[in-house]
Formats: sequence, structure tokens, C-alpha cells
Amino acid sequence: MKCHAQTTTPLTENGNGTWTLAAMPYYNLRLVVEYAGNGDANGDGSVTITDAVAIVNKILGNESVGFNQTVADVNGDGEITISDAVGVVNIILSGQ
Ligand SMILES: [Ca+2]
Ligand SMILES: [Ca+2]
Repeated sequence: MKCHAQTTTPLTENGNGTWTLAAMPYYNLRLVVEYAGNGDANGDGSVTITDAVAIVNKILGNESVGFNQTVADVNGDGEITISDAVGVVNIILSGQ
């Protein structure tokens, strides 16, 4: 999970590599949480090449029964793309 704050309050560059955030009302700050799935796209409890295949099948329009889009979104960008299948392969290769 990635988490960061966003604000529309302008930043002012100080010219020395630092920035100053203008006075900001508390309500002008929002917390953005990006959830990155664990890759178990088919929900069988482990991350294997079949999860990458399930993601590719989803992309091709052949969503399998039990496909879990939330955890299949490995890079947490809100979409299921080939990058998520690559992410599953990277999870497998890293032994996580
Ligand atoms: Ca799986
Ligand atoms: Ca994604």
C-alpha cells in the first residue's frame, strides 16, 4: 500500500532546494491511499503463474470464475493491464 498527501495549496520554492507550503486550512489536505494487490488473482491462496494467466485472460475479455480484480491490480493503478501480469511474475521470481 502506498500512501501520500495531496493538497491544492501552492508550494513556494525558497531557492535553496527547500519548499515552503503556504498556510493551509486543515480541510485542504486529503490522504490518498493506493492499494496494491498481492497478485493472487484467482484467489487460490498462492501467487503462481496461473494468476498471471488469469490476468492476461481478463485483459483478453475471458475473466475466469473467482477472478479478484482488487488483488490482481498488483501495481495499484486501478486498472488491470499487462503490467499487473508482469507484477505477478516479479512476485514469483522474488519469492515473496
Ligand atoms: Ca493464485
Ligand atoms: Ca494495475
